Amino acid sequence: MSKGLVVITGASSGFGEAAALGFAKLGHPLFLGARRVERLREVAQACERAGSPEAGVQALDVRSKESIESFCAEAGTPEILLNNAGLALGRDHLAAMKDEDLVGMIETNVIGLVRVTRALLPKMIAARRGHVINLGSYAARGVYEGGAVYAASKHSVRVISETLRLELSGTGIRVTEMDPGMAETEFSVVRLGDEASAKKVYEGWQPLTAADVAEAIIWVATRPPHVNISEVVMTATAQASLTKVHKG
Ligand code: NDP
Ligand code: 8X3
Repeated sequence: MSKGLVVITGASSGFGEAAALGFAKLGHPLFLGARRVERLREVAQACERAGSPEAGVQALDVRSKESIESFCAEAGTPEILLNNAGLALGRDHLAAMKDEDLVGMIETNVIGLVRVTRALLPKMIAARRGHVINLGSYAARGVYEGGAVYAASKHSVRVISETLRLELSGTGIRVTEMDPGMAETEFSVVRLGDEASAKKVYEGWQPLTAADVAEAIIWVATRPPHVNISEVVMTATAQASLTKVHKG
């Protein structure tokens, strides 16, 4: 049986890139979006070498309504929609938080995810099959100092995922929320602004990798159609809570 289309937002690095490669190895066609189109093209070429019959790319900025509309119009009907594009900006306490960080996280992690889902769901509902996989975070399940808005955005993703599961009941569409703990991707470079500060986050212990998370994404997507894995919480063995990581 031919494999269905996998649409991935934020496929230019990290979990999105690793999941694209994982789905490619299973023979899925792909449609990949992110702002860095050159990086996306390299990922798409690697995916086609790995077994994807077709890996399409289109520039996507989930902070732009027009960009989402154009991306989703080109995307076809996803069998799997991986809402992965997201970021944290800064570690400032709320009292000192920059407005651009506040707006950037909410627009990317919440409004962008809702708009992409809203644009693609009608086609999935008409097809009466599909799987929405949302990247939440371990931060959807707690709080930490310097993480108020990031955690709030990921708590929102969790609420959105739970609501979608209710609203899509009877359509055959599955909804999964992935909640990984700390993983070494470009996440901390984006959050902290430079490689050296990002490196320090993962010094002295073994965090999750993008491949670890992608493997879990592929596992939830490959359960039989009558099985929905609602939530996956996974952390590095060394991470016991949002604020406790064992080093050494
Ligand atoms: P990366 O920084 O490696 O990847 C983030 C991806 O999101 C990139 O492809 C980036 O592409 C894309 N992206 C960011 N902003 C936009 C935008 N405005 N429009 C389109 N794409 C965008 O980080 P991760 O792979 O770690 O993060 C993926 C998801 O997982 C995020 O939602 C993150 O919050 C979540 N997460 C991360 C954890 C971690 O510790 N790493 C743990 C738990 C959850 P580009 O810059 O090219 O647009
Ligand atoms: C990223 C995990 O702990 O840095 O979603 O918030 S954490």
